[in-house]
Order: sequence, then C-alpha cells, then structure tokens
Amino acid sequence: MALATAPAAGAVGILRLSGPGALEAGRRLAPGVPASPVPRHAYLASFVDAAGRPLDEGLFLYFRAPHSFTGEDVVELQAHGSPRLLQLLLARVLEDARVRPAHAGEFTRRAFLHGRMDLTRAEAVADLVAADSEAAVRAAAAGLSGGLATRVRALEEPLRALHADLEGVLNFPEEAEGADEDSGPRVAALRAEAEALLADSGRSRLVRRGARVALYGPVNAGKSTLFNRLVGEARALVDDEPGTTRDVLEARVEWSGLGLSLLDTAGLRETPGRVEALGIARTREALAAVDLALLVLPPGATPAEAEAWTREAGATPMLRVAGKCDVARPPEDVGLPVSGKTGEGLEPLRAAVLSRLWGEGTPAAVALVSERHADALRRTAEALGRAHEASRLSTLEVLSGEVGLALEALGEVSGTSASEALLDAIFQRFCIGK
Ligand SMILES: Nc1nc2c(ncn2[C@@H]2O[C@H](COP(=O)(O)OP(=O)(O)OP(=O)(O)O)[C@@H](O)[C@H]2O)c(=O)[nH]1
Ligand SMILES: [Mg+2]
Repeated sequence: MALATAPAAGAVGILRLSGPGALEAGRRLAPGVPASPVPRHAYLASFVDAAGRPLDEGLFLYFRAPHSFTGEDVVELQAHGSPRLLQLLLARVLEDARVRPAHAGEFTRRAFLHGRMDLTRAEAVADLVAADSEAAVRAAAAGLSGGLATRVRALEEPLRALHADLEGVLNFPEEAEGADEDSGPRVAALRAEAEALLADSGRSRLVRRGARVALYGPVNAGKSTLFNRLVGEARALVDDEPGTTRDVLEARVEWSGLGLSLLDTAGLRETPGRVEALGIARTREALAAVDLALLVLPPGATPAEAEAWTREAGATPMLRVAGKCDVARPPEDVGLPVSGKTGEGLEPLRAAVLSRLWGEGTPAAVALVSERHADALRRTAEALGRAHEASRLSTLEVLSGEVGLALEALGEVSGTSASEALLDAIFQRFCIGK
C-alpha cells in the first residue's frame, strides 16, 4: 500500500493497494462498496474510520488480477488531496495486519516480476516521472510503449537462436550438423547491432539530464548580457567593470524540446584580484564538466587571441561567438556574430548549439539507453567481439561460451537475466507509490 500522489495539498490524493488481500483491505475503508465489485468500475464511496464515521467521499476502483498495473489485485482509493486526511486514511488501512507500506518502486517491480512489462519499460516509468523537458517526456513515453524493448528483443532473439544452434551442434552433432556454418557473420551482425544501440547512450544522457553549456571567455566580453538574453530574464549582473561575474550562475532553458542548463562564468584574465581568481578557478572547473563551451570574444579579438582562448576549453567541445557584433562586425573566422544587447544572431546561435550537441535528428526520437544499459551493452559487444575471434580461431565450445556470455549481459537490459541485487539497485531510484 502507498500513496500514489505527492504528499502535498492537491485536488486529488490516490491511495493504492496491491496484492491478494487488496480488495478486502480496501473495503474496510469503503464498506459501502459491494463485496464483488465490477472490475474497472468507478464506485462513489464513503471512506470511513474505525468507528464508521465518514472521513471523506471519493472514488473506489478495483482492478482484478491479472488485468492491473502490477498483475495482482489492485484497489485505488481516490480521495481529496489533503495531506492530513490522506495520513488518516493511510493509518486506517495500515491497521489491517495484512497491509504494509510499499517500498520505493515496488508496484513497478511487481509489474516486472509478473511479466506485465520488461525491465526497459519499467525503467521508462521512472524516466517519465523524472522527465523535465519535452524531449525527455517524449523519449520516456516511447520507451514505455516499447521503443527500446523492441530493439533489445530484435537483438536478444537471434542471439538466443544462435546460442541454441551452437549448443545443438555441440551436444547433438549428428542432428544439428551444419547449424553453426554461418556463425561468424551472424556474430558480426549482432555485434554491430549492439554497438549501434550503445551509440545512443551519449544522446540519451543529454535528453535525460539536459545538456550543460557554459559561456566563457575574457572579462567584459558580454557573456552575462548574452546569458541574460538567452535565458530571457536579467539573471546575471552586467557592468562595464571587467570582472563583474565572480561565481558560476546556472539557468535552465528548453530549446526545440531539449532541456539545457546554461552557465555564466567569471571572465578570464591574467592578473585577477584574489576573489576574482577564485571565480576563475570555478570557471575552469565548470568548463571541464560541460557538454559544450561557448567562447564569447569581444570585438577586435584577433585570430591569434581567439586561438589562445579556444585552448582554455581543453577537451570540451567548443563553439566560438563573436560578441557585441552591434559595435563592430567581426571577421568571418572569429566566430558567430551575436549581440546580447540587441539580440542579433541569437537564433543562428541556438541552432548552432543544438546542432553541435545533437547533430541530425530530433532529441525526442532517441532510445533512452541509460548508463546501466550502456554498461551491459558494452559487455554484450565485447563478448561478441571475442566470439567473432573464436569463430575463426578457436573451438566451438569457446565460441558458444562467449555467445552465452553476450546473451547473459544483454539479459540485464531486458531483465531476462537480472539478479535480485540489480533489481534492488534499479527500483531504489523510483519513488514510493510507483
Ligand atoms: N554594445 C554592446 N555592449 C554590450 C553587449 N554585451 C555587453 N555589453 C556591455 O559590455 C559590458 C560588459 O558586459 P557583461 O555582460 O557584464 O560582460 P561579461 O563578459 O559578463 O563581463 P565579466 O563578468 O566581467 O567577465 C557592459 O557594459 C555591457 O552593457 C553587446 O552585445 N553590445
Ligand atoms: Mg559577467
């Protein structure tokens, strides 16, 4: 049993019960509901305390196993969204010795264990709850309707068939003769497929967490002015005194559905004061940790200076902006002409940022391959790499062993070979009541 809605005042608060005793436990709170309610029918019910006094009036819904989210009997009580009222209702349900509070993600975990969804879909539920940009919502929704599951299955099924063929030849050489003939090309094709899926993990990270983009450059170049313009409000202090920005400022925006965290940083210069030097150290830290660095150059920056500032970004991908273009038109090779003051060049800048971060295609269309998926896919691809070697140089036992390992690693993505510990780790990041 758990509260399925946020523990804050709202129009509706939902209490959810799952398990064989859900109906009886739910009816203790709503005795007016028939003993055998029509499944999926909304009953208007009075929710009462132990003495039978009404606490609230709301909806009572019953989902009979296996046709429910968890695959078990489920009862949902929809009450008014008062946190105190919901506490009273929860306490009343918990008086029943058969009821206990659900763990984080327990409903979804049960749905997975009862075969209602594979692991990628269960994780898409958590992604959807956590999504904070349109692209993240759309990508998670695609995962929920089986986007990633389909691609994983398209890999897992032929891999399992290959493993069965190899084991067949090993164990029943007469009957299965020849089934291993084209195992080399089959392994190679599966490996390429695993790697293609793995390649989506970088983009998935951008969609899930949002991309981090920092403005940096020499003092007084107009970074904070441009930052304010991009964010759409006067967040950062702007002044003609060089060294105005001392700390890293962060703001969230959404461009073409993709969530971005924009960072304004302290301008860099050779001989800063003590506090300013601390700010500059933070700029360098921020630059090392972002997905893209936007170098803002002042008018009159020479190509040699531009090159020198470019090196500050280190290994981080970098895009050059020629700032204050309303003052002087920059030479072509300095960077994209932009003016934070007039707003000129803003759209081309946004487009350039998105294309550097994303390349072609739309963020919402990505398969949400998590770090966890990527790790398992990497092991799948590695085992298939070794299997390919074995198909040319080694015995059938070794080949089949490696294919088996690949299958096991891939099973961690779909959930066909997920251990209890792995499931614990996955469902811990869910919220209570989901
Ligand atoms: N004409 C013009 N002036 C600008 C533009 N952007 C900024 N300025 C002016 O340039 C000065 C510095 O602007 P800031 O945005 O504070 O520059 P900054 O790069 O953040 O400076 P620091 O934080 O000190 O490194 C201010 O006087 C701004 O009004 C621009 O696009 N055009
Ligand atoms: Mg500034």
